Amino acid sequence: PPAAVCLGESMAVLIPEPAGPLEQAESFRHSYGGAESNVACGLAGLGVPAAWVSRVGADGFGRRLVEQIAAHGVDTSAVGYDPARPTGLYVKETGSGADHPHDLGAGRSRLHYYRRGSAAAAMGPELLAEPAVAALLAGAELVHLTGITSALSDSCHRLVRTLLAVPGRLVSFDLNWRPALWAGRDRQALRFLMNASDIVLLGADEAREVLGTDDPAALRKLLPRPGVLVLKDDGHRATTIAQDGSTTAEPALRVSVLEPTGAGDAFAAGYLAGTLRGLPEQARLRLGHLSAAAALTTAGDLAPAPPAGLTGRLLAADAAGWA
Ligand code: KDG
Repeated sequence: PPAAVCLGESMAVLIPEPAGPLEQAESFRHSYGGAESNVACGLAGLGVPAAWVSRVGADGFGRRLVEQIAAHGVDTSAVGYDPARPTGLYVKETGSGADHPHDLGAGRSRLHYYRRGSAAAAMGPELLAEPAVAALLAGAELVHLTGITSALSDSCHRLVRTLLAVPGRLVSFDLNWRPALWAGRDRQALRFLMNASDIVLLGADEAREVLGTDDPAALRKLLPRPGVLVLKDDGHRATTIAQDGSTTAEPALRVSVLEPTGAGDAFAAGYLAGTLRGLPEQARLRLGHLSAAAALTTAGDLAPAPPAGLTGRLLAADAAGWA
């Protein structure tokens, strides 16, 4: 059975062409995306058997995205098709650097969501009783969740809380702060969810926005329960903060960013693959950085994993560090 189960919404993605402000788009390329399925694809690419659990509409967007995620080697046997609700959708606007008042700037992107009332937003705790879902969860070593799911609907929030209440397996939780989804909802719920998880991944910018600090000791006071906090430091470094407050830091790779979407998910996949393999903390962080660097330098959200032998040599190399 898959060692890791990732649960959350994935969507059809429309990518305007050419890049630049939406008002100048001529056509849209059809792709797919979703934080949790990105992590499942990343894990599968690194050789960790992974499943993705969700619901999509019984429509062409849903069928196509499930097929594409499965093509990464991810188990999609527990994904359900809802005949009454559509597959969620987002438009990924990317900056071109052109001289236009609404251009986002080269290397920057923004997601425009069309996902309210989607098939995935209607998921709730009853999903866990579905035989295909229950079978995957029973055999999993790790369940991966993100802060996105709780923002989708009250039933999704209850689903996440119910999953977190089941003892006996490792739960990783990526904060994945999406302010556009939290408007009108209580962001304090996220602190409760993080405190019910074993591994929490969060960016320093997200920590400041949601918890009011990115100071490791202060974060530990607010989040005493997880075994590890993995703090990603504005792109330069990641630091693991253990329960006793001790830290392990590892520098990121300095790359020139082609497109940032999916880099956080790639980092999570690398870190979690390292965790499931029992690698030392430093190597878990390094594997996260290697995966993120691959995603940052790839136009799509997902980058192919480097061959296993190469990954091994990169994990063993000395870190030059940041000046
Ligand atoms: O992390 C990348 C995700 O943001 C993207 O795939 C879309 O899941 C998504 C979301 O809800 O933002």
